[in-house]
Amino acid sequence: MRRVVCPGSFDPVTNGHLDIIGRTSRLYDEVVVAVGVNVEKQGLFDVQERIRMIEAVTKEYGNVRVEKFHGLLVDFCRRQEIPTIVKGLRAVSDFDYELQMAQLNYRMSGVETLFMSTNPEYSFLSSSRLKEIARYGGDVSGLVPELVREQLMERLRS
Ligand code: COD
Repeated sequence: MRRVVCPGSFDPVTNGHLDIIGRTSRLYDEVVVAVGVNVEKQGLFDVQERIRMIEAVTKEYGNVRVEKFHGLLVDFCRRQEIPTIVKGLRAVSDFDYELQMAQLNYRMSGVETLFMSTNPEYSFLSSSRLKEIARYGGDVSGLVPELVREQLMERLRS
């Protein structure tokens, strides 16, 4: 079975993430979306909430499994027997950071990283910018699935 991991924080999942996950799901037998748990960083959504949202919006792909992981991504890959990481690349700024991670991950474990270029429609989109727009009352429709938009608005109201 050709299995691959799409890792991230996904706080929350955006249409940019989903575009990468969906395109990857057409190339592999199984995509494991791995939600990194960072104990030092409190997110807007807790890990279970992020997982539930990703599960709901990737259900239609039929070959996506969502898991959380603590610690190093390459240790998660080893436990799950996943030889390949897929990352989305938006801009040169992503590349600098991602190249270093890819090389370190390969050096530590032999796990390969493949980069998929962003869909130009979402090249400006990140979870942080999304939350900023929503926090100040901007309209985020079209940037996230409707279910995520509703949960985002509800969380920011409370
Ligand atoms: N278009 C295309 N791709 C996108 C878009 C978009 N609009 N938005 C985000 N992406 C891509 C990102 O480039 C990234 O590849 C992925 O989606 C996830 O993005 P985020 O922002 O949700 O997640 P990050 O980048 O904060 O997640 C980082 C990880 C948790 C994957 C990383 O920190 C990690 O692997 N941590 C574990 C510790 C570890 O192993 N460190 C490595 C030591 S070398």
